[in-house]
This record gives sequence, structure tokens and C-alpha cells, in this order.
Amino acid sequence: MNKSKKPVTSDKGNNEGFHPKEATVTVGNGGEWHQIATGDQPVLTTNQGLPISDNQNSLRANPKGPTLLEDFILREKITHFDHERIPERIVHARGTGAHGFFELTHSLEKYTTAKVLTEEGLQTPLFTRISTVAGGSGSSDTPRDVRGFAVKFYTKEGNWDLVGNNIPVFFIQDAIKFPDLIHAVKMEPDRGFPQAASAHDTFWDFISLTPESMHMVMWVMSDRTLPRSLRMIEGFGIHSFRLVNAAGESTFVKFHWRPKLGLQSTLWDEAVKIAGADPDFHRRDMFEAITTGCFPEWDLAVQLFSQEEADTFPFDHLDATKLIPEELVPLQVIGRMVLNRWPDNFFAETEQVAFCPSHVVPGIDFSNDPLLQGRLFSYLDTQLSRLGSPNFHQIPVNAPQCPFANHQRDGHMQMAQPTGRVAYEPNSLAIDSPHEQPVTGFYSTLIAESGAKGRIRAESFADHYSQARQFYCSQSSYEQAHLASALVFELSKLEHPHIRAAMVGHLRHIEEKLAQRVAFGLGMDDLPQVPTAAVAVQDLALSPALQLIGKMKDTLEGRMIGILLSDGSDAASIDEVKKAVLAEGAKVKLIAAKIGDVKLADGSMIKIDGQLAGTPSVLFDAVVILLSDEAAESLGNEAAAIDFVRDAFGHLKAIGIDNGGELLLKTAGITQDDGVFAVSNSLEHFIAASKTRQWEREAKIRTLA
Ligand code: HDE
Repeated sequence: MNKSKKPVTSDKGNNEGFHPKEATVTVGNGGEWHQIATGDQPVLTTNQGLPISDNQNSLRANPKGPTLLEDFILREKITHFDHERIPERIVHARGTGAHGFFELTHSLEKYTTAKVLTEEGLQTPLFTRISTVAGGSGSSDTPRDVRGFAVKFYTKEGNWDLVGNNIPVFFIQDAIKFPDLIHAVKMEPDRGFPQAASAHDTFWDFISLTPESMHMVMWVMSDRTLPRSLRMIEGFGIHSFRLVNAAGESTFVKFHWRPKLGLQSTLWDEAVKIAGADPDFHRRDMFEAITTGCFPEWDLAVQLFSQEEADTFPFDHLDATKLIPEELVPLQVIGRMVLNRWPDNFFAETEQVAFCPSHVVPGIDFSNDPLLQGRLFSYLDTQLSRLGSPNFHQIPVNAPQCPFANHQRDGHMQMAQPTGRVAYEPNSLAIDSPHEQPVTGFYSTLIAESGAKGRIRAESFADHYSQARQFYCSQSSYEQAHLASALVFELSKLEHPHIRAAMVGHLRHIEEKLAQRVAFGLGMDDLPQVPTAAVAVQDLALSPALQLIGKMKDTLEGRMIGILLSDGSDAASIDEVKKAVLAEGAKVKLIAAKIGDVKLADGSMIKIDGQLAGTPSVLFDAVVILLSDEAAESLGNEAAAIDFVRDAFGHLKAIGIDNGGELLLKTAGITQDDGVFAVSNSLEHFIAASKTRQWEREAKIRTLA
């Protein structure tokens, strides 16, 4: 018997790994795999269950001869490998998923029959996938991009998919424009670049010719598209949906996810550098949070309103380029989502999960938003092409967790084996077969429709600038500067000056000063002409709730602090900083010039988490530099150390120092400001400052538009 715990491998071509008498066989069971026999290690088999004696050598005619076609084991293995990839999502290809639950804390019984929204205290299992939009599945986590926010609730009454984004509005009003929008933003077809970037001609060409996108463009150019963590973004269902109660009355609803950790973003320069330092920054952050028990959490809130109320809004709520300010219709928190389980297998779950906005439960219905109406078709279609079969609902991550049965049969990769001769309804031959449920089943709300059929856009959709203006004007001055600078960066990348000019023309409708800032940043001598607007731009009431800075939380929870140290660093200082940071719910990583152990001044050894060159300060929310004088002097000749402190300072982070740290800052040419603290006497101030950014520093170190 093989007692070794080591994997059984052989490069000698012998049979030492195979022990037929104690073979462990692995069998499939509706998509799950079970070990059914004993032994130290499972036996490696083909997909037909044949034990394999040699997994190192293919079958050759002689030791130096050609490989034989007869080698069915080689062919099965390679063929399977050749087919490992399925088409990636045409949008939202790069995503991070996790399991969790939704707990209802406030019943909406008055408005809906949906049990997931009426049974207080009920915990509904769910799977959530957060994604970028434009890049391929292997692209980095931190481009400037919208984040998809899709949640599949496995309710008692079937799956409910709430497939939203981290921005409450969208680029276009009508689904028929979606392929154009996506073709414009994705890599240009003749050259195959840029990957995961909107800073190129085709995107801005399309946008400049599509005024309805201006509101969304304001959001996309804000720091909302540069999240610090996926745990620190909001989610929005975007469209109006309907809730329908037992009396058949319907109420409009907008869904909002609110992160418990508050909102937090990176700076643009930081996001760019993170992409190099750790392309998996967001996925790793989520993985580390969930696997260490710091479960990400969001509140679910709703905005509820009637048709009569909607008629008084100065915009049309069926237009997905508009939002309903919280000041107009307040948010009501009705429950919370906790993500507490990382998937066992990325492909099986995160890649194969199939969301469809058409997956609703009784008591939830659609509105006439023309973007939503198009999506109701698109997602089912895309699953057929990606997952290759109308049986995609049988894949465990997609399968409802309530009983489900109907008379649909057969098809590619059918896993179910229904019995009996009846596969139709109505029938009298199998009274226990699935029958429709007129009372509790899903029904579509009765809505009277009138008007002329045609390819016509409602006049109420014509105002493209007022909410863009409201968004920009509601931002803090720091956020306005970031937004203007983002526009300068993106438009500066264009080869075609006429697109630049067209964009600045649109900005003049939104806010004249914004247009001036961007034009100045782009080196334009004169402001371009203002394009004709279909309707006059309105001055809507400012909405402070649209700020990101306003929604940052005064907390270190979920944050990461980096301590740069060296041989000879002071053990007591390290200990004090660590304790203070951990007490606030943040995590600490220790960085030194070399990986391994560092010998501190008191002779104790401490384990290092990251090597300096591979662990730059962009990976942290705040940093502490605790060095012996000698180490500070030698690190002064180390570009990675200079970059570490310069970037931390440039990214407006709080910096804690001791004498050695002060020396390194000096060598790096940094003039200390109010965001730099001696940890010996100002540790608590350092902690407080680490919860935010040193915004006042920015104007002194960076020219913003
Ligand atoms: Fe999507 N979208 N979309 N979308 N979308 C897809 O479905 C589509 C839109 C969103 O993590 C695709 O399974 C059309 C708005 C998310 O798996 C596809 C239109 C919003 C995800 C598709 C839109 C979204 C997708 C690609 C215009 C925010 C990722 C793969 C009518 C409310 C879900 C797939 C995941 C994915 C089509 C517009 C969000 C092709 C036609 C608006 C979060 O079906």
C-alpha cells in the first residue's frame, strides 16, 4: 500500500502509482463528483473511469519512435484540454464572484407578493458577480470602467436575478444602440487595441455623436470608476421595475446596494500603477476578505413611487440615462447581503453563472424602459451561445434551489432523466406531473397600452444635459477636478481633433467652467461651438448624495496598512502600530528589501509579507516607514524605496514615520505636511488620517484640470 502523502507521479515510466486492489474511483452525479472508494489517494482515471497507469509518457512505437494514434488516453486528455475554454462574455468578461445570503429586515408586503421581499428574517442564498465591462477575461482589475453588479437570489419561488451596475444610469436609452456602444469602446477592430480602455478615438467618436450618453459620461469620468475595492462600491438595478401586491396593484421600484464599508476610490495614477503591481487587485482583495472572515456586506435599499408621483418628476423614469435623486424619493433599507463563501471552482461558478434580467419571481415585474425591454431578450440568447445548451439552468450555480419541473425535454448536455410517458400539459395520464398554478404562479401586471406603433423615441427622453449638469455641480471641488482631469486625459489620447472639439462642445451645455477647464487642459485656444440641444438645459436642485467623498466612511475597516521596515527597525514601534491598526479592523503587511525574516533592533526576528520591489505603496491605504538610520541611508539609493514613499505621498496617503522614515522622506525630496506623522507621539492622528485621503495635499503636488 502506498503510504506516501505526496502526489503519485512518475517520470521513470513505472507503475508505482496504481494500486488496483484499493482503487478509489471518482464518479459523476448530476454535476457533483464523489469519492466512492478508500485508499490514501484517489486513483487517476480517464473520463470513462479507466485507471491510468502512466500519466507521464504517451504511447510510442519504440522509446524514440513516433507517438501512436492508438493512445486513446492521450487523445482524450488533449481533446478535453483543447475545449476547456468557453466563449467569454462579450461584455463583463472579467469578474469576481462569491456566494452569500440576503436577509430581509423590512417587509414590503404592502407592495409585493415576492416572498424574498416579504418574509422578515428570511435568509435567501445568493451568488454575486462583480465585473468590469470592456476588458477581456484576462484584463486587469483596475481600468477606468463601470463595474457590473449582478446578484442571483435563489428564492423559494425561483431564481431572481438583479443584474445591475455600480452607476445608477446608463449610456443609452434604447437597446438597439448597445452593440454600437460596445463596439466603440472595445479594442478597435483593425488593430486589436486598446484593451480595457475608453481613452481612444472610436469610443469618444460614438459618445460625441450620442448626446444621451452625457450623464453617464460624467459618472464614468468621476472616481466611481476607480474603486479601491469591490467591497466599497454601490450597486444599482438602474431600471425602474414594478412590485406587484396581492391585489394586483403595482408600484415602481429602483433597487440600490449600499456597501457597509462606505465608498472609496483610488486616484487615477494609483489605479494605473496597481494594474502593474497586482492585476488581480480586486479579485485578491475579495478572496482575502472572504477567506479571512471579513465578509463583505451591503444594504439593499429601495426607492418606491407611483405613476402619479412619476408624472411630477422633471424627467422620465423609464429613461435609463436618468436617476431619481435620493432627495426626491428617499431610500428605504429593507435588508442586507453578506458574501461569506468563496466559490470552490472559478470556472464552474464564476464563469458559468448565467444572469438574465428576465429571471424574476411572482410579485416583481418589468417596466417599459426600452433598454430593459431589450435586455429581457439578450441575456437568454447570450447564455445559449456561451454555455452552449438550453440546459444551462442545470449547471449547479444556475439551478434554482427550490423544486422546479416542467415538460421541456432533451437538448445538449441534458443531465436530468425524467421518467414516464407524459411530457406535455394539460394531460390526464399523469396527474402528479407539473401543472400551471393560476393563483400563486407568476403573472404579468395588466397595463393598458395606447398610442401609435413605430420606431419613435418619447419626447420625455429628450433632455440629455440637465442631470449631467446636476451630477457635475453636486460634486466636491476635489471630485470636480478629478473629473475634469479624467476628461483631459481621455480626450488627449485621441488622434482626431474634431472629436475632441465635439466633446468640449457638449461640456459647454453641462457647465461652462468645466468646458473651459478641459479645453485649457487640451491646449485648445478657443471653445468650440455648442451643439444644438433638443430642449433647454434645466438647473436641477443639487444632490449631495451623488458625491463619492461624502459617502466615504470614517473607518479603517477593510483597509490595508503597509509597514516598510528593515534589519535594525524598532520592534516596539512596529508592535504598537500593528496593534493600533488591527484594533481598527484593518490589516497590516510588512515590507522589507528582502523576503524572509528581518532581525529587529532588539534581536527578535520578524516575518516579512512582501518584498519591496514587488510590494509598492499603491497596494496600501496608508503606510508607515520604520527604519534604522543605516537602512534609511542605504534605501535612499533604492528606486523602489524612493517610489514607495513618493507614491504614498503623491497618492494623498497618511504616512507614519520614525527617525529613519523621516530620513528616507528627505532623501526622496518630500516636504512633510499635515498628513505625515511621527508614530512615537502621533499614532492616533496617523490612524485618523489613514481613514481618508489628504485632499489638501493634491493641489500642491499635481496639476489638475
Ligand atoms: Fe448587460 N449584458 N446588456 N447591461 N450586463 C451582459 O450577458 C446587454 C446593460 C450587465 O456577471 C451579457 O451573460 C444588452 C445594462 C452585467 O455575468 C449580454 C444591453 C446593465 C452583466 C448583455 C445591456 C447591464 C451584463 C454578456 C442593452 C446595468 C454581467 C454576458 C440593452 C443595469 C453579468 C452575459 C455577469 C452582461 C447584454 C445593458 C449589466 C451580452 C443588450 C443597462 C452586470 O447578454
